[in-house]
Amino acid sequence: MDKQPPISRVPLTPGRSPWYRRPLILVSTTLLCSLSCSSSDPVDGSGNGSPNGDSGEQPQGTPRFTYRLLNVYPHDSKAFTQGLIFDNGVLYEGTGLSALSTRLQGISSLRRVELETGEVLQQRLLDDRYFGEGIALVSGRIIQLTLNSNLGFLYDKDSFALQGDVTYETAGWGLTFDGNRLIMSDGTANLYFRDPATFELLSQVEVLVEGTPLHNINELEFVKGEVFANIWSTDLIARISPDTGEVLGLIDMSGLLTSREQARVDVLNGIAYDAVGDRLFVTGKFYPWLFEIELVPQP
Ligand SMILES: [Ca+2]
Repeated sequence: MDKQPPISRVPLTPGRSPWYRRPLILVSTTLLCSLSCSSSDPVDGSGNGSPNGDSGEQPQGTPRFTYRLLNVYPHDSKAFTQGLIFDNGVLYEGTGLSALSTRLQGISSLRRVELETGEVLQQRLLDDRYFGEGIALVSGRIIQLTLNSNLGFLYDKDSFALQGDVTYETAGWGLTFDGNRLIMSDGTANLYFRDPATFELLSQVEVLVEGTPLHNINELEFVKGEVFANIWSTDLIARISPDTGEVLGLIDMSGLLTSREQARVDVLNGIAYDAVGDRLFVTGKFYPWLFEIELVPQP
């Protein structure tokens, strides 16, 4: 059943928008329009129907989805969510922002979070110089990327003890694990596939929506053979084929928050999948709620 968040909410921070907030509505609208306002046919590019001359046939385009709320849970509205995974009943969250740039301490972190209450049960803070990014769980260890330091950290998933690090050439944004390979994003239209043991780059693929590169690929989650990806600064989640990079579907997540809540958050970011319970969770940066959703195809 649908469950609406309670009405009483506590504002995060009153006053002006923070420096890191981006023009969400403009970018989202532009992207949506670029994907839905084109009249050209994806088959022949002419907008005149299929190549065999059939008339009256509409281009199929990328399948669209919206969502149905199944559950709403509290989420730390001070968490600048950059990575989210669910494993064995435990929600792990990686948060970002750099202490050096914001003059706030302890804002990039790795956390163990109780799903139902949003309570942070365990937390490891990153050094002030690092901006925490995506996380993935591989063989009992959590890998956490950083934004611009070309450095990721390996932690024991239970103790959060630091066990090592990995390096990479690109920016670090999202990370997920498909059971065989790590899949990483860097804010471009690329997905990078890496060896989970060595972090060696194995291959990469460009994400294309109806033939056009889809940039700003952000937080990732491997869900039943597909890569789900937040598209930074939009309310869209792309469903991506990891084999071809093709966008198989676009999920419009707008409407999760009230207008008052929306004014106090950053952007939608964070997807976690409970493979055992077949549950899909989403949240965002400074979001006061974490949502369990199911997808609803749009005609
Ligand atoms: Ca994730």
